[in-house]
Amino acid sequence: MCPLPLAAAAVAAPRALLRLLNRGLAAAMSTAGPLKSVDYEVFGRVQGVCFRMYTEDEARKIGVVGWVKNTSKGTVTGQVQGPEDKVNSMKSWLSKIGSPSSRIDRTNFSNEKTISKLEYSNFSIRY
Ligand SMILES: *[C@@H]1O[C@H](CO)[C@@H](O)[C@H](O)[C@H]1NC(C)=O
Ligand SMILES: *[C@@H]1O[C@H](CO)[C@@H](O)[C@H](O)[C@H]1NC(C)=O
Ligand SMILES: CC(=O)N[C@H]1CO[C@H](CO)[C@@H](O)[C@@H]1O
Repeated sequence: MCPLPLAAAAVAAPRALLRLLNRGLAAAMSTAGPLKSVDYEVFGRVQGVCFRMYTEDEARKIGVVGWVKNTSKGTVTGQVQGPEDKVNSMKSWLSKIGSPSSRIDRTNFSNEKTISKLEYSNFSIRY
């Protein structure tokens, strides 16, 4: 079981409200200058340590959209999109911080590019 991160508990609001908040976030970001998209993969002890849940929580705090999932080879992978500075903050978190009981050995980023609009309305865990 993953202990719910603080902010996740705070947004444990009704689904409709959450959807509204996410739409507002996406709308706000779409007018905030150049947008970036990057794919990531995290290597280390990143499964069975609530990594995806903390990633989702952090992405929502920072204000980026995209997704996260674990892979059959024991890594965590996904995509981050948003204003460049926020994407950079998320890249740093994915490289250096992670969930409290994780151990990040290496994070690789690929397919980094400028995009004209966000392709997601929120940041979500994919199963
Ligand atoms: C988040 O986005 C995914 C697709 O990107 C969508 O399926 C899901 O309904 C969204 N969730 C909310 C709460 O808006
Ligand atoms: C990360 O690197 C591995 C090879 O070490 C590669 O297979 C994978 O596609 C990369 N993932 C991303 C998201 O760049
Ligand atoms: C710890 C955990 O949830 N591992 C799962 C991550 O995803 C792979 C592939 O979908 C599953 O096989 C693991 O059980």
